[in-house]
Amino acid sequence: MNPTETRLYPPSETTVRNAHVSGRPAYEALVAEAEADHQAYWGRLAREFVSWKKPFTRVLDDSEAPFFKWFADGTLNASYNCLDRNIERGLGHKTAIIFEADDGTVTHITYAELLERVCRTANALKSLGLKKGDRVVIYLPMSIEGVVAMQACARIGAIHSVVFGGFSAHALRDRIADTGAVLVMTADEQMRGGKALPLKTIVDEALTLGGCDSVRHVLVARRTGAPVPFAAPRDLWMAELVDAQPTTCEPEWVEAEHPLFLLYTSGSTGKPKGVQHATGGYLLHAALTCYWTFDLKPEDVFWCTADIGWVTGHTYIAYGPLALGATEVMFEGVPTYPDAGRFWKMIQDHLVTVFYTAPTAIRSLIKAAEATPSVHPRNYDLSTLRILGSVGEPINPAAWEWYHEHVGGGRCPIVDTFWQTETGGHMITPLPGVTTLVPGSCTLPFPGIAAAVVDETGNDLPWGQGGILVVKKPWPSMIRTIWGDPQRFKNSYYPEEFQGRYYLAGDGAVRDAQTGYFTITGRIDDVLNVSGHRMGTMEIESALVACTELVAEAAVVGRPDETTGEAICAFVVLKRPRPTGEEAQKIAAQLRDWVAKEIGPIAKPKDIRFGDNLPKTRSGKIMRRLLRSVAKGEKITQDTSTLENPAILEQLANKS
Ligand code: 6R9
Repeated sequence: MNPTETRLYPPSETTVRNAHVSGRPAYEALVAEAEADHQAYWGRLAREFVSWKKPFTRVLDDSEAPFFKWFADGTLNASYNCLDRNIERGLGHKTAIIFEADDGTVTHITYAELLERVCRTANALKSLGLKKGDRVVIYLPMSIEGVVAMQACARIGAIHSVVFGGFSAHALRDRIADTGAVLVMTADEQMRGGKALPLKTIVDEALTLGGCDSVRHVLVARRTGAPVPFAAPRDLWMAELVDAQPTTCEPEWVEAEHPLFLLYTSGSTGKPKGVQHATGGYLLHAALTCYWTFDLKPEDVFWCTADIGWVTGHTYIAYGPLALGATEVMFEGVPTYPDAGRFWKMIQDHLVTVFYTAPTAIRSLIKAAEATPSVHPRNYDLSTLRILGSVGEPINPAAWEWYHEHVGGGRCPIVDTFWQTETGGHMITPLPGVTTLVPGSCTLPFPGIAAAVVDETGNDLPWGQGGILVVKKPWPSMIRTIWGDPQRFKNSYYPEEFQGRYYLAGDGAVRDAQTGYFTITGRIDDVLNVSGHRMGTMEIESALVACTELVAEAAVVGRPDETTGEAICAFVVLKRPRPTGEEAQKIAAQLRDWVAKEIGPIAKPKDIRFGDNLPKTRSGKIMRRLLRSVAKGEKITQDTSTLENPAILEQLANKS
């Protein structure tokens, strides 16, 4: 990425005229309103975008900072806001979700039908004794059921924790155990790229690994109909239980701070963190960002390609678009099946107007289109598109340009949205009717978000100078705590170095000297971003050393990768002599499978290199900066004087 990128893309006059936030002065006015009175600003928006059962009287309670509370004496229900409210506004017959299955089968569900399914499911959960505050782990495929399950939890005040269907039994067990879930919702299998992959058997395995005694029931949806082990009375078929339920269910009115969900994400230590979000503030930002960043209008067809197992699928599938009464597309499969034209065909078939995806997907589809011209987007009618979005990792200018030209026909603004699991929704992003775009820059803060670039001690840096990205004021959709570990929340996000004043994002950033536009320069902690998925290096290291039979020691670093952004590179010391040639390859394959089993296939190291040792300081610390250079194939120019065993670098430079 080039921070001095100069090509500029101003919004067209029509885009400006029709946008919810219309023109730079309108943006500046919102920023000024927030600066003048941060609380009054967020209070106004919370009244406009969220329906409250009991209105709040106080916007922000910072008496226990950094454990901020927003709208705390108000009550609401997220599912009421996403469903009933739209029906009351006359949208009952409007399509809420257009679901396209892996095999191309399309299902439309209206708001009225969705509400009915959510109510039945909510009643089913109640019939199992679930109540407000109970945790439910959702391990379902990308499906209407997935959204229904989330909304049903919200309806009764149960706290959902969705686990991505690509995570292994071990990772699932860890999440079930940490949440203390009483219920797991899953399916027999999931379909991806024409292949059936297990879900229920993985749940069974997770539950036998120990630590899951809290689980009373497993609700199983049918997806493929494959025979799966079934242990009544613990296991129940979703359809049997749900279909027998009444079609209405009074929402549980919860306090604004009541946790809506927990979502696990990687941090710089081994154990994933259960990021806790609150109902009121989260819902506000989900709706507001859909309204301003995606400019969603009643006639739009929105498609976010993320999985509901990630935060993007939470905010921009399960909650935000529904809170605005929008029509959205949901896709079960993968972008390359049956061919790499699938996304473009789906945009054409469903008349998608706003499309939101990840740079990794774009880069892989560029490659595919270059190799196979028939899957190039030019072969499809993409004329309905009006806004494109990008999320999850920096988008390199070349991919941006291609996306803009070949997908957006040169006419659609690209909103490069920077945010995190912890932030709940967009933090730094262009607004389509406001921002002159610069490829590779996420441009300016969302109005009301006090983003800044500071040095190690928390002092502001001038534009042009790279530093640490912080947020200086709390905002409604921010993480509330780490489930069960408030101290870790404080240490990770409000560290002592900044006297606990600022939220630390964990990313580096630089602001352009002229425009003040932000460019994200990447994580400043030990977190990797592989295909837009966050992976902790320590998490992968722990998984590797857990293979006690083989592995003595392991260090994991990232290296740049053309398609996936970053690739995982593992340096391993075995308990046996260092293998070479075919043997090394065999063991590397074995270790990759091991990591897939411990965490999931997304955590498999791309490179595995074996050494007799790892480069260490005399005090025994692994020198990761050297390993990063080795992984990149760089010549070591850094100071190696503190290195105890310099010869090791040579050895590690050889791939297996
Ligand atoms: C939404 C999401 C968060 C990390 C974040 C940063 C990277 C996300 C980005 C971006 C550059 C963007 N990131 N969006 N980097 N430009 N537009 O991805 O959440 O999975 O928690 O990842 O992703 O490094 O800190 P999450």
